Amino acid sequence: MRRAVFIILCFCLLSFGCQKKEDLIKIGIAGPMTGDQAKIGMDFKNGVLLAVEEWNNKGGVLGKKIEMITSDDQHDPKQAVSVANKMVNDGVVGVIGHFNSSCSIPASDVYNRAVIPMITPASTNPQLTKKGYENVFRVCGRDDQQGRVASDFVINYLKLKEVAILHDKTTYGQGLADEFKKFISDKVKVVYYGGIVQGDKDFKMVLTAIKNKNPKLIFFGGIYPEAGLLVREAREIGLDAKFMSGDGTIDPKFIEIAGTLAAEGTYVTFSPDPKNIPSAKGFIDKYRSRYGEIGPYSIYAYDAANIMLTAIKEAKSIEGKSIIDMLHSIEFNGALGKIRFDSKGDVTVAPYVVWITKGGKFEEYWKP
Ligand code: ABU
Repeated sequence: MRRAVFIILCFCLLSFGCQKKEDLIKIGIAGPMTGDQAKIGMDFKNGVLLAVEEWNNKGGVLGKKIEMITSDDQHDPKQAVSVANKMVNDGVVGVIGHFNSSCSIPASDVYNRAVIPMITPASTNPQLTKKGYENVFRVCGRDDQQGRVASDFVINYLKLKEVAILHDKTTYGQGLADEFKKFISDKVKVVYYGGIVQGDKDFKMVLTAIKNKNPKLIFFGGIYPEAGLLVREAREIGLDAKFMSGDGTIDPKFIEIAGTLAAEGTYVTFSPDPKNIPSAKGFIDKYRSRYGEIGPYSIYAYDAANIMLTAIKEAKSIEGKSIIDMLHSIEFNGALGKIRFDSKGDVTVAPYVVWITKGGKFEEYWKP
C-alpha cells in the first residue's frame, strides 16, 4: 500500500506538481533549435521562457499555469509545416515563431486554418502579412523597411557608386537583397547580382567573380553562418570591399565565424539598441543574470510572449478568434516600448538603423 502511494506521488510530481493537463494553457514556440541557426532558436526559447516563468510565478493566466511547447523547425519549410501541425494537434492556443520567413509563411497556413494566433519575433519578409490572414502578427519590421534604410545609407552616407548584391536564395535573403536592389538601382551601379546556397562552406568562386567586378561594397541578404564565411573568405582572397547585410547577420556568431579582424567594419541594418530603451532595462538585467548576453531577437521573443499572454488575459478566453481580435485592438507596453499592430499584423512603428562591428562587437552607428 505504501509503495502504491509512493508511485502515485512520484507520478504527480513529474506531472507539473500535480497540475492536471486541462489546467494548463499551452503556448508553442518554434524556430531553429538545432543546427547552424540554433543560437537564434535558443535566444527565442530563453526570451519566451523568461516571460512564461514571470506569468507562472504570478499564477499563470486565466487561473491556469502556462506550458511551453518547444518545436524545432530546423529552418526547413517542410519541417516547419510538420511542427505547426503537431503543435495544433497538441492543443496550443498561440504560437511564438517562427524565425525564418521561409518557415513562418507556410506554417502560417496551418495556424490560419486552425484559427490560432502566431506572433513571429523575427520574420521580416513582407509576404507574411500580405496574405490577409487575421491571425498573423510580427513584432519586428519588414524587409522593404530595412532595405530602404540600407540603400539610404549606401547612397547618402557612404556615397558609393558600385555595389555587388548576393543572397542565399531563401525567402528572406533574396527578398531583402531585392528590396535593397530596388531602392539602390537608380543611383548606384549593381556590378554583380547572384545567389549562393545556404549550407555551403566554400564561396571563393563567387567571391572571385565579384572581385573581378571591383565593387566598393557587397550587400548580402542571408543569415550569419553564411555571412561569416563570406566575409572571412573574401578577406582571404584579397577582396576588401565593404560588407553590409541585414538583421539575419547581427549575431555574435557572425563575428566568431568571420574572425574579429575580417568582420571589423561590417554594416548591418537592425532596430535600435535595446540598451538605450529605458523599458528594456528590467528584461536585460534578468536575461543576463540567467542566460548571459541577450541575443538580437531575445527581447522580441520575450515581448511576443508577453503580448500573446496579455491578449489571452484581456480576452478572458483561450478561443483563437477572441485572442486574435484582442491582438488587433490593444496597445501593449513591452520591454521594447509601446507596440500596436496594424490591420495586417505589422507593427505600426519599425525604426531601422545601421550598426557596425568594432573590436569584435556590434554597435549602433547611423540613423536615417
Ligand atoms: N529577419 C531575419 C531572418 C529571419 C527571416 O525573416 O527569415
